[in-house]
Amino acid sequence: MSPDSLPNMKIAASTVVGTTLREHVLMGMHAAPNATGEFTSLINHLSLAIRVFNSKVRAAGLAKLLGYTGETNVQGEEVQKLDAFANDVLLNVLQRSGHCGVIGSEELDEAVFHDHPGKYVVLFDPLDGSSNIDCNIDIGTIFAVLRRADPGDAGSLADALRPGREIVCAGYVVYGPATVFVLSTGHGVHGFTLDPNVGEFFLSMPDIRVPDHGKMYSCNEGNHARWSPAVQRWNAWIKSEDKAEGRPYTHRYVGSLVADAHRTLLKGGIFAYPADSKSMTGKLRLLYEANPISYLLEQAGGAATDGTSRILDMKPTSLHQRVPLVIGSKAEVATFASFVRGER
Ligand code: AHM
Ligand code: MG
Repeated sequence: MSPDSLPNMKIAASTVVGTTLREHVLMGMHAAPNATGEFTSLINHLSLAIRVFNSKVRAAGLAKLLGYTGETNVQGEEVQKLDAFANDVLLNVLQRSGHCGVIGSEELDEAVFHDHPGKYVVLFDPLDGSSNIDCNIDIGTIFAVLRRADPGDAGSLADALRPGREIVCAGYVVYGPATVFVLSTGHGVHGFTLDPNVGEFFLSMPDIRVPDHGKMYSCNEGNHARWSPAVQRWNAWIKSEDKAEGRPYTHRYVGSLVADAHRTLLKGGIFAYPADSKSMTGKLRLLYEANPISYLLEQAGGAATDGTSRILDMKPTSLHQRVPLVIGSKAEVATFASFVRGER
């Protein structure tokens, strides 16, 4: 080895082990004067559940977990085996943590309440994009954490039915070519990639920012005939050619919210799942899909609305409420709203 390479070796040695998710959350705790360690412990429990579930996803074909259980969930959809497993793992690990007074899941008809004084409410979609499992396309987990108003009280649904602006932490995991955990505790958005050999998430995308403009639009165009005239006009506009204005945009749609939101977070542009004549109030769920994703988009400098109003200001009325969702770069979301207002 030539002596010239020694300085580089020194640099490499100092960065040979990256920052782990645990360290990242601990650093945040040390910066908070009254931190008790409970939040750090809650995130560590979430991370454990994600890693357990990830190993099952990676072995799903081998473990014969693909396919349907034959049951239907509260949304009237068939529950797949992996959905049920993801739900069980998260529920089990979060209950054991002792930090959750209230837990809500897409896979549970009702919220679960605990007698112990758990400080937090955790709302999650254990397995998002479940229709993509059989095709080996990206799927994910989405969650939001709220602090209970009075942890001394018995937990109630009111603890969960709070506007997204009260979220203290939200995140999602994409089980894609790599397993990526994107998290915000209110101080920007940070992405961690799982090293499967070590079993740890390492910081790989610090301080993610949504670009001010993007070139991609994402929506299920199969719903075109059911959209309002305003949404149809927006869709025609975004596909029409105008070189000076940078159109047409490029179309991307995975059909797993986590994957479509992740791409929108990193590349900008717009993702829209508007209301239509079949899904009159939208398809995506406010508490454990739209709210956490909107929180992350806003934390990264993007925007999230239902087409007219800010998602994070909505007052929820039920656990499984659905909303229209439009997220992305501020400019593209504002343009969508101008179509909805009838200005274009
Ligand atoms: P789910 O798989 O948790 O039920 O989530 C619903 C999914 C989202 O991931 C995705 O954005 C949307 O439904 C896709 O809907 P569609 O198939 O109508 O395009
Ligand atoms: Mg979902």
